[in-house]
Amino acid sequence: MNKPASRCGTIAIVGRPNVGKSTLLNSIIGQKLSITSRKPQTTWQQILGVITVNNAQMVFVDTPGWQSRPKRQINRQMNRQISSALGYVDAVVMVADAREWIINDDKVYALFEEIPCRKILVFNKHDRISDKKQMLPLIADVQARCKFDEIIPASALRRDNIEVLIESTGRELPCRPHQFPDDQITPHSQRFLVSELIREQLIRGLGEELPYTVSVVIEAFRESSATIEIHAEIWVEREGQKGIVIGAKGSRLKSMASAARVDIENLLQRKVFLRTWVKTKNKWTDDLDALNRLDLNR
Ligand SMILES: Nc1nc2c(ncn2[C@@H]2O[C@H](COP(=O)(O)OP(=O)(O)OP(=O)(O)O)[C@@H](O)[C@H]2O)c(=O)[nH]1
Ligand SMILES: [Mg+2]
Repeated sequence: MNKPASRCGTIAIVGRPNVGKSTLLNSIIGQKLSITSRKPQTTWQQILGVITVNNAQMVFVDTPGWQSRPKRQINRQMNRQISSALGYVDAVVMVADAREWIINDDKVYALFEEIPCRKILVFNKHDRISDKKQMLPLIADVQARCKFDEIIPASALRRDNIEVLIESTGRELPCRPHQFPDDQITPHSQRFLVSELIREQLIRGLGEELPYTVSVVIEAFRESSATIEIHAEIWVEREGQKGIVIGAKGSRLKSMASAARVDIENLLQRKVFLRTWVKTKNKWTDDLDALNRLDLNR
């Protein structure tokens, strides 16, 4: 039998914060690639995940949650990441919460309404609804107001309907050579993925205190055949926040770093030595130069 024609396309995953976009990307790729947490604004920049099925390559772009009133430079940059992802798409997967459609979902839809491409809506977290029939009026209402090619109720967390979504997304991709080798799942560097895994533990470990003002820069990444030594700088905005990150006698930082090290070892499949420092960078979330150093424009 002849091999199917080579097809390839880019698919943006968009939605308001915390609806499960990154969890969905990880479910599609079948591996933890994009960091997730129960707090909004976890994803700060575009995260690319690639799958190749039946000679069709799908390049999914996870994006930050769209914010209606971005206050600081960092939040404005997050919204710009969404617009720039939508600038070169072959399809859009919008993610919304299966339990409710709110005004900000309309605003997210308006961002791509005019783009001539396949549009799919994922009503995520449908595992939270015991009687699935309850969703029918909501689906009918959204169908009447928005032009989606398909609406798919799904659970990214439980991998419900993910194969249906992949099949639907790949259906109309253009005939084009593949952008990446067929076995590659992401173009991001190991350094970047490591910085994200550390940031994930900071977001999770810092409670409600200051997850959005803490970032991570990898200062050293030294590989030998059996081990990798990683030095990470953790940025906070004010001197007083250092103590919160470090905790009593260093206990909080130690436990967050140790959880991150386990994830990094899983990713790199090697023994990892991780050293961390906390540094104060005055108001870095509102400072374009500092944000550029973090490569948020990538
Ligand atoms: N019950 C349930 N929870 C989910 C599902 N998908 C994601 N979640 C949870 O929802 C929370 C947010 O998930 P994320 O994937 O980080 O959401 P996001 O849309 O990427 O968030 P931002 O990057 O902050 O915009 C996490 O606690 C996830 O575990 C799902 O299908 N069912
Ligand atoms: Mg996310």
